[in-house]
Order: sequence, then C-alpha cells, then structure tokens
Amino acid sequence: MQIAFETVSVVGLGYIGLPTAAVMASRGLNVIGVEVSLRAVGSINSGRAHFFEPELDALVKKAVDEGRLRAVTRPEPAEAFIIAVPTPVDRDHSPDLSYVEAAGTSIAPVLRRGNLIILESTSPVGTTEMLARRLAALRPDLKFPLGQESEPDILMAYCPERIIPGQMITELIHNDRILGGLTPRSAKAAAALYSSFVQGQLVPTSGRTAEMVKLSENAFRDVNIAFANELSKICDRFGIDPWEVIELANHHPRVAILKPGPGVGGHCIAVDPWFIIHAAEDLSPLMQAARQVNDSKPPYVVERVRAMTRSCDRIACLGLAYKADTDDLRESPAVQVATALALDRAGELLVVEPNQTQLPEVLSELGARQVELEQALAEADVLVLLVDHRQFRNLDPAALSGKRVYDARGIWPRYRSVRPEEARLTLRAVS
Ligand code: SAJ
Repeated sequence: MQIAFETVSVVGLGYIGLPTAAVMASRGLNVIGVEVSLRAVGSINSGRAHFFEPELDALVKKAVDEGRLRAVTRPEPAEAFIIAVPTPVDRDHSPDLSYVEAAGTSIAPVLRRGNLIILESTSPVGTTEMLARRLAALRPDLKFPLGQESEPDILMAYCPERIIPGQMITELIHNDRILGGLTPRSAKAAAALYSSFVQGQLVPTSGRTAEMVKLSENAFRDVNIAFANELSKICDRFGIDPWEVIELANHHPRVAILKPGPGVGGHCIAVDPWFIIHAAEDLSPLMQAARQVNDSKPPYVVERVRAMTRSCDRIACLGLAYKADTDDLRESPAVQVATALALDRAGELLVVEPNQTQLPEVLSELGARQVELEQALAEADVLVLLVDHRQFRNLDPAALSGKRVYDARGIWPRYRSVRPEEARLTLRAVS
C-alpha cells in the first residue's frame, strides 16, 4: 500500500481545491492541479489565485515559483487524486453529480494500481460508492472497493472539506478531518496523506457515514440560522431588537443562538440540506422548514425596505457578497434584495460592494450604479445594509445621521429594530 505520497493530483482548483493544493505544495508534495477553466489555469500558473482568499495568493505564488504546483487541463498519473468539484442542485433541488462523474471519467485512464482516490465535494450519501462503480466500469483491469472480500487495487475514501471562506488556510491545517474509507486500508491511506498538512485530529469511519456527517454539519447550521431568522421577524413585530434579544439569551450557559441576516447564501449552507431532503423527504420536515424560513428572508427584507421608502427616495444597498469580507456572490441574498429593489426603481439604485470591481450583469442591466461608500452616503436617502463588511462595521455612526437606515445584519444598534410607532400599530392589531 502506498503510504508515503510524493505526487498528488487535485481535480478541480476552485474554492476548495486550490487552497488544498497550495497547502499540500507548501508541505513539500508535488501537486498537479486539474482544472477545466483556462482562465483559472492561466492565473494559477502565473502565481495568482483566481479568487480572493486571505493568504492564498502568497501560497500559490511560492508553490508555483518552487515548481511544486502546476495547473493542467488534462489529468496526469499521480499517487493520489483528490476530487474537489462542485456538486450543485438542479432547479427542482435534486443533486447534480455530473461534475463528480466527469472528474471520475477524466482520471480513469491515468489510474494505476495502488492509487488512492479521495472525494472531498459535498455529496449525497452513496456518491463515493457510485464513483467506485463508475470507475470499475471504465477500468475493468483494476479492482475497485466494491464490497468484495479481497483487497482492491485502488483505495477510495470520502473526506469532506470543512473550511470556511475567509479562514480557509488556517482551517485546512487546524480542523479535524473525517476520513470515510470504502475499506479500512483506504481510510489509513487517506490519514497518511492528510497527516502531511493537517494538525487537527484525523478520524476514520465509513464512506457513507462521512458523507452524512458533512451533510449534517451544514444542515445543522441552516436550521440554527433559520431559528435566528424566524426570531428576527417575530421581534420586528414586537418592536424589539432581535440582536439584543439574542445577545442576552446567549448569556445562558446552554444557549447559543446564531445571528439573523438577510438570508442564507453561499454555495454550501443554502444547498447541502437539499441532499438530505431529496433522499428523505418524508423524514426531514425540520430541515425543509429551515430552508423555507431562510429563503423567505430576502423577500421579507425587500418588503420592509419598501415599507420605509417613498417613490422619490434614492436607495443605496451596502454589500452584495453572501457574507462579510468576501468577494463571493454565489447564492447571495444581498444580490437578491438589490435586484428586487433595482427592479422597483430602474436606473436609480446605488450599490456599494468594496470587494468587487463591477456589478453582476443582472444589476447593471437594471441600471443599478456601483458607487463608493462616500458617494452613497452623500447621495442616498435610504441605506440598506446587507453585508457586514469591515468597511461598514468601521463606519462612524455620525455618517448615518439624517438617513433612513435598514440594517439587515444588526451592526448599527440604533437602526436594529422597526420604528416604535409601526410596532405599536402591529401590537394593537394583534391584541
Ligand atoms: N449566516 C447568518 N447568520 C449566522 C451565520 C451565517 O445569516 O449566524 C449566513 C451568512 O451570512 C451566509 C450563510 O449564512 O450567507 C452561510 O455562511 P456561513 O459562514 O455559515 O457558512 P459558509 O457557507 O461560508 O461555510 C459553511 C461552513 N459550514 C459550517 O460552518 C457547518 C464551512 O465550515 C463549510 O466548509 C462550508 O459551509 C462548506 O463548504 O460546506
């Protein structure tokens, strides 16, 4: 069995694959990155990451300069393959595994006896076994781990990534990892590979368990954010500041409520619970409700902004990213809110997004204008805070005076609850 790895291939050099490749290269491994995007390949080979993540550019540059990382478009032989490709859901929320299948098809011709294949992409339960069956059909000359008694030629494991954007490099090194081997030797080989750069605990289990662990982590977070989001709407009705309620409730030693916001975005928390729901719809009412609550938040924010604005008001949206201090717009609730407001007032909306140089097409087509924060503060009547970027957190509260403000992230205490007269009216209607 191969237990000391020298050459590792990472298939998919996106948000997970590139940091993983760069960190492995920094530990002395020779890393071949396989990526279909020519733009990404060009950028990486010139020593630059094709997206923003703290510390990543420096790591990529060093790895490329030292000849330990190179990006290619077609797989080459290696001792281990880490697959880190997207696993989106379709419009009907069913899992789209076409990228995993394509990755398998692309590495099949270069596989050799003794290779280790690791799937890191968030995947429905059973995906790693499906990949093994697919590879077995493509390479009948090799024995894959398909539940037979004898030792396979190829080792396979599911080892979910767990890194959070903004702290990816630190978390890659320090987080514990779950190693779901399709055979016990596969888990051992995976441990040998990850121990070259992971300082956290390496915990072996089965492939299916590891797949479910990953889905459980993100579904847990989705459900907990949904609780905070539901609470925020209830507090709005009572004219109470939900962030203060949560802060005070969290003084209880066994309570840790998350933060309400304009909705749940990114390519993980808003997507992964569907992998469970799709496979066990009759058993997942809580997860389904959480998805519905979180998805209801962007339209709720739009309604509240509409309620506080007049048709002649100029609105500025502050932030478009799916969360603070990132440039990532994937599934961003802020983009959803800004688009609805831009539709309301074609050609009028101002948008501040310090981490992007241009607006997404959908917004520019609606005539929204990207401006600097200072200009938004000078020109807008209404400020809609959608992302708690550093630039907004650090703003002097005096800069907001005279503005009407909707703070969807709770960073400006003065503007965190609805106007008292509105709450009084609601309460009267309720009593
Ligand atoms: N959010 C809130 N309130 C909160 C926390 C988050 O509204 O209290 C929102 C964020 O603004 C964002 C969304 O939820 O729109 C998701 O952000 P996040 O920081 O919770 O998570 P991600 O999507 O950046 O990363 C998650 C992480 N999973 C968990 O924390 C369980 C990360 O560790 C995973 O590696 C990543 O998903 C992934 O790739 O699966």
